[in-house]
Amino acid sequence: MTELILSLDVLDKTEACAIAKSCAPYIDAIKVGYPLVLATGLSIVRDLADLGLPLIADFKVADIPNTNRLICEAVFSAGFDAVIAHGFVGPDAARTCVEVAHSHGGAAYIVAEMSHPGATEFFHGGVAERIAELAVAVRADGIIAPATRPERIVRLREIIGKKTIYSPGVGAQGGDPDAVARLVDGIIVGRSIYAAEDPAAEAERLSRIRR
Ligand code: FNU
Repeated sequence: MTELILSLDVLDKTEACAIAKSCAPYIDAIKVGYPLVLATGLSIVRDLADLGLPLIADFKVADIPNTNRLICEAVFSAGFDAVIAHGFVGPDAARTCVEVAHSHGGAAYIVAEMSHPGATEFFHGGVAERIAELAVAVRADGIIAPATRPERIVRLREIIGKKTIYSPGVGAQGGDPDAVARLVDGIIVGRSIYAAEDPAAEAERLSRIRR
């Protein structure tokens, strides 16, 4: 069954915890990125951990190997279960994220192609395919691929085989959950859920679509 991952990009700790708690019965993981962590601090990880769901750090780590190592050590020491890293930095830097993740019993996902319109400028023309190959080579647990371009997911799936694909871009960015859910292992959904009048109801609705 395709997972439903809540992207919790709200800025208030109380609101974040309330939304996460109300959606928890319908989701499989929570993705936390810079907006929430910069607004509330890393302690948000402890607050969310009580829900018992995997926590994914969407920090799109993209630095030299040593700095990637320092970042990923901090991520997993804080209690995250997975990290999202960029692949365009090359195999040594991306491999460092994977190695740190695995040394903590966690997972690392490599961004193969982003979901926004401007992403085509640099990711198309063979780059996303090469990053997907890199993700396989460095033994990443999977890739991030765009729900806004299902045909690209199909192409990247050919390269990574059975590895996990998590896909953002559903709803607010225009991606159709029905079209994407059958192609990927998990859809990542932010605004469609957390900005809805009733986030739990929207999460419940999406949790039925993805079956
Ligand atoms: P929503 N995200 C994305 N596209 O949207 N990590 C990518 O290519 C990517 C991401 C994140 O649009 C984005 O930062 F690699 O409100 C946001 O946190 O549903 C979430 O996925 C999408 O949020």
